[in-house]
Amino acid sequence: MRKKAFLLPLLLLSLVLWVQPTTPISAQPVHDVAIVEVKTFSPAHGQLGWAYRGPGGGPPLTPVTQCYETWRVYINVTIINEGDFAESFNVTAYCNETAIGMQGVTDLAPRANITLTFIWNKPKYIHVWPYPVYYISAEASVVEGETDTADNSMINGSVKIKQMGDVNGDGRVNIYDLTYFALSFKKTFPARGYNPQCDFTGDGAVNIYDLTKLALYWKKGPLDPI
Ligand SMILES: [Ca+2]
Ligand SMILES: [Ca+2]
Repeated sequence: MRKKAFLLPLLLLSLVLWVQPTTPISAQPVHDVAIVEVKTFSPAHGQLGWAYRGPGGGPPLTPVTQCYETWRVYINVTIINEGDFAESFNVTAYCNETAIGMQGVTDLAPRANITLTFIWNKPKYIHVWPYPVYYISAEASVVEGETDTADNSMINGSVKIKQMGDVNGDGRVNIYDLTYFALSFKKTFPARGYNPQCDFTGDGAVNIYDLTKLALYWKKGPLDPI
């Protein structure tokens, strides 16, 4: 009787051991860097300040999708090391096919990420309609032994450079733009109602200097002589 009582747990243990999955073959370590974000932003009207307020301290960094030639536009590129080795590589930011700049990253640890900031020296505003659109992208150089290279580049989207005064971007400076302007007049970042699209000079305030620009382009479209 005592012998049988001992046998049952032994049988159960054998069964558990038998159904245990075999240990998977461990994955080979890889070299793999990836660009996870490319974002345009403009510190000229406060977005950088928002970002630096810290977690929960304000709205996220607002991407710039349309701007005036006066604005300073920066590009943040975030790269993550998805591989198993520390990696050193170069990151290049582009406006269409033209390189904006290149920065080197040294010994980025596995699973770590880094954000690089590039200054976009924007092309001069050109008088065409529709407004010129520029595509911003970034590329990380392929590291030795890397096979997953599809994620080494990323396109951010596009940035339109508008004529000053055209708040709503419809190609004409008129009463609609003036209405937006009036609502934002005398507002300074980060006051409620400050509309960066009314800040033609890109200095963080909608004031008389911006009104002067609006007056200069009043009733004009991008193809009209100024
Ligand atoms: Ca307009
Ligand atoms: Ca201004």
